[in-house]
Amino acid sequence: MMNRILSEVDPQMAAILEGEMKRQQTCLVMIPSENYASKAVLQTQGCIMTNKYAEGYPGARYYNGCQFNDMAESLAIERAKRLFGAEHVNVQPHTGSQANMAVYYALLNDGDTFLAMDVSHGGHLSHGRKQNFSGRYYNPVFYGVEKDTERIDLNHVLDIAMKCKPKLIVVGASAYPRILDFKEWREVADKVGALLMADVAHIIGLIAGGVHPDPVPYCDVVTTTTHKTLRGPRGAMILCKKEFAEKIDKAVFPGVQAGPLMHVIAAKAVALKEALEYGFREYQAQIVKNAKKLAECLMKEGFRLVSGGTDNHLMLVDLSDKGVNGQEAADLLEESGIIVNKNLIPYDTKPPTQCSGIRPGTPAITTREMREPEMEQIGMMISRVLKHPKNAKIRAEVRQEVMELCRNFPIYQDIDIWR
Ligand code: DSN
Repeated sequence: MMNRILSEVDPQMAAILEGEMKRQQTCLVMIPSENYASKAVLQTQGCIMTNKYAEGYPGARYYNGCQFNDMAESLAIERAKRLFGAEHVNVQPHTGSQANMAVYYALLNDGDTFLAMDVSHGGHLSHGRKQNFSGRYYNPVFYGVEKDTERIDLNHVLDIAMKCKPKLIVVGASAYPRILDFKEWREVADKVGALLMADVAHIIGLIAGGVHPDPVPYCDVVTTTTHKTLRGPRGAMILCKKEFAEKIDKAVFPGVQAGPLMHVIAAKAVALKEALEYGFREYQAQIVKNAKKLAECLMKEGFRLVSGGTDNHLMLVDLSDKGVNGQEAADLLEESGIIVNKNLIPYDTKPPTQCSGIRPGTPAITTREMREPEMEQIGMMISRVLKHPKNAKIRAEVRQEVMELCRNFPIYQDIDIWR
């Protein structure tokens, strides 16, 4: 029983995975928080460390037999410190939300005020949304983008901070296409005596690649996921100043998590090694160049982009004048093999189930080595589909074009780890 392969044990699940593989190979993955992890990362994430309990930290575990787990976790920590120049790193958070939860648990008391970006302007659920733990146990106050510029105005953030006197300021977003200057955020935090946390889940790869300002020197704590632009396994990490190290570690374990996912931590170490290698910086720079080219093409085609463009890996396309809402647009594009997500735009008048926008991004298609000419082609395909929402023939034609593009930029050709 122990040696049978998946297709023998569970042909039904093997077929599902085959289907998902085909989908990832034959579609344009343009959700900006998604990517293709490498074969080495996938191998490690599927490894035997899934069998091991290792509560605690390297050298101080609650279980015996952890020598190789200690080595794997220490390697991940050491590589993350080297890549980001961080004083302390915790690689155990299972997800970005749990990383954020651990930071609040470490730095705030119940009912404390923190200041963060409104989710309807591009923030994240775990930044104080009322349905989330962060909105229930603490007192979140929100900033957003200005109506005219659709950018964050730090003077406005300072005004709000002066009034609400937050214990913690959270800077970071899931749908903000512009640069965040963490040095300026530090100045705001210092003026009101607040701690500063950056949630850079989306832009961590860009930071590692030197194409986005670095939060590490300026923030007390930095949280991130590992599977987006960093291109690692699904998970998260916390980087912090030495003075918060003990509090953060205790908040992750035993505060909000118990057994760490050692197979995922091992895969984080592998992804961090890849990020330290030659080529990663170029990859990140190309993500940004591709996003700029795609944005330029969509604007030339008459689409309004929130804030007039992008500085990073994603853009928000406002469809208010196009006769389709975000959900309809995402569905039409999916029929053509272009996968995006609907997204609220700032000051949206539609509910989150519909949204007025979509949020295309370039990390995954850049992993496939697509470049500026392909971005122009993709921009034109998006435009054709969305300008003719009633025309199924156009969607079918674009589907064929997408298939051909995917054939020319293949991915996961030699991966058959479950067969
Ligand atoms: N769900 C992620 C995103 O798509 O941005 C954030 O957690």
